[in-house]
Amino acid sequence: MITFYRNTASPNVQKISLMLAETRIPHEVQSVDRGPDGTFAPSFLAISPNATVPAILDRDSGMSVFESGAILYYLAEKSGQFLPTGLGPRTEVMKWLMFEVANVGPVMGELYHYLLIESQAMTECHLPRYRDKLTRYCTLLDHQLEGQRYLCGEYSIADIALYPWCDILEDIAEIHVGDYANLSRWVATIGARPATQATHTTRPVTAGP
Ligand SMILES: N[C@@H](CCC(=O)N[C@@H](CS)C(=O)NCC(=O)O)C(=O)O
Repeated sequence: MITFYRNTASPNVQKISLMLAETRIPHEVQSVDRGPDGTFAPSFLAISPNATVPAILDRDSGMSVFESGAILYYLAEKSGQFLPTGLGPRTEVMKWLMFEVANVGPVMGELYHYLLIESQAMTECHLPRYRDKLTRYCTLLDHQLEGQRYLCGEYSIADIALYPWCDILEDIAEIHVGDYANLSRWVATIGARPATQATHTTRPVTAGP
């Protein structure tokens, strides 16, 4: 049995919700609040040393995993799903997974934090820089999706990692996904999957100023 530590419905948390829904791995959910009795409690730091969610504890293997990309990898290995075998196909998936954790996630995470959690206006310096980066990422993703349903052919942990952010690009970065034909088709395709439909969304009700 896996314990899935989460808080509110953030995109990083949604990645793991999607993976658990797709793989149907038995799990229980435990909410952890940010603070000394939650994410900074010694018992939680033993599982997630950076005091972040999502995190998991696999009581079967005794392993704990933090960082959403590493959790997706672990669950793919455990379930034998959404990560192909063979060095070539597997490396393709890992490239796009790393692209998410090193680029899209951090940039979108900052925007998400300032606009939605702190409700602060971004400075004239920050917002164009983030939008420029995201525009480049959208162009890359759109190109990668040309002629294929998912990023690496079959549905994979790379798609699962990127979807929650791409689904809210318009809401928090004012980037019109409809301008990218392949990307918008991909967002709609993943959004229609039964596991996605059964999982909470992280689309904000209203964007901050
Ligand atoms: N790179 C991490 C980011 C995780 C992250 O920032 N989680 C947020 C919630 S979505 C959090 O726990 N923030 C609390 C903090 O940074 O103290 C991942 O992909 O798991």
